[in-house]
Amino acid sequence: MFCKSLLRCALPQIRHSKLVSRRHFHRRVGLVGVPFSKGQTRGGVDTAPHVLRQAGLIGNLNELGYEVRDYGDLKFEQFSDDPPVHNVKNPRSVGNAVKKIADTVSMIIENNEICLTIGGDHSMTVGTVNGHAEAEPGIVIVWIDAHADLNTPLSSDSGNIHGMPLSFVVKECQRYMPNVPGFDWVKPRIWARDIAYVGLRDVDPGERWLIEQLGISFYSIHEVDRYGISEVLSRALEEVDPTGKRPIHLSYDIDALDPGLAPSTGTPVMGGLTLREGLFIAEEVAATGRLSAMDLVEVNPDLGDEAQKKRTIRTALEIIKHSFGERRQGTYPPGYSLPVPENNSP
Ligand SMILES: [Mn+2]
Repeated sequence: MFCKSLLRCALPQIRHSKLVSRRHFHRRVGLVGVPFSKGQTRGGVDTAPHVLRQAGLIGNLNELGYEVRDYGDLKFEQFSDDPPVHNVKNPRSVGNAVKKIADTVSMIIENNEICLTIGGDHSMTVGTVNGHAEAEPGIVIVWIDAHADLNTPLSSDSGNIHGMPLSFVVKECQRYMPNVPGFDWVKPRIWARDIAYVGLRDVDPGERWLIEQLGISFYSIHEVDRYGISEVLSRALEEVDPTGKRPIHLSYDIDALDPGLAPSTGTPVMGGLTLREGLFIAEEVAATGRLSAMDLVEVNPDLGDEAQKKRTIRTALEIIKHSFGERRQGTYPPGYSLPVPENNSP
C-alpha cells in the first residue's frame, strides 16, 4: 500500500511533460562546451569545458546510466574591431557567439537529448535560454547565482555582458533595452514570471528595481537563511510552474556557492550557499523529472592556487552529477539488480 501511494505521488510529475520524460526515459544527454570568456574581463573561464571533461564529467554521467553525445567545444569568430557600445564590452563577439550557442542548443533539444552546456561565462545563456525556448516552448528558468544577471546595457556599471544575459531574453525588459550590435537576432521568449532566482547576494539597484517591477520569483541567500533551502526550493518551483508540468532550464553559476567551495571564479561573493544547499537544489530539480537543459558556468581554472582550482572543479562536478540524478540517499542505474550466485537454491 505504502509503495503504491508513493508511486502515485511520483508519477504524475514525470508523465506530464512528454518530451522531457522521453529524454529521461532514454537517459540521453547532449553535451556542448562553450570555451568563451568575452562576457567578462578575466581570461581562463574559457578553459573550463576542457578541464571539466578531463576531470571525468562524461564518465560521471555514464555511471548514472546516461548515454552522452559530446558535441565538442564550439568555435567562435574573432572580431578585431569590436568597440564598446553603451558601455557594453565586446558586443559583436558575444552576440555572434550566443547565436551559435542558441542554434546548437536547439539542435540538441530537437535530438531528444537533455542539453548540458558547460561554460564559459554566464553571457552564454542568452544563447542557451533562447535556443532551448525556441525548440521547446513553455520552459521555466531556475537561476542559481550570487548575482541577478539582469542588468541592462544602460544600467550596467561594468559593461560585462555576463551580468546582463536575462535582460536580453526576458520579454518585459525590452522597453529598457537599446540596440546592441550583434544581438539583432535575439527574439525574447521568456516572461518574467517564468524565472525563479535562488542564492542571490549581490544585486545592483537597477536589477532590484526590475525584480520588483516585474515580480520575479526571488529567493536571495537571506530567504535561504530565513526559510531553509527545502522551503525555498518548493516555493520557487511552485511559483514558476504551479502545474508541475513544464520543462526546466537550470542555469547554475558556480559563484552561487560559497567561495570556500568554489574559489576559482571571476566574481566571488562571500556568504554563499553551502555544499549541502547547492546539492539539495540540484537533487530537487532532478527529482522533478523535468530537467531539460542545464548550464554550468563561471568556473575559472586560472584563478587561485592548485588546491582552490581542484576544489572548484570537484564542486562543479558534484553539482552536475546531482542535477542529473545522483542522490546522497544512494542510487543505481536503470535496469540494475544484485548479482545472484550460480547454483543458487532458494
Ligand atoms: Mn551569473
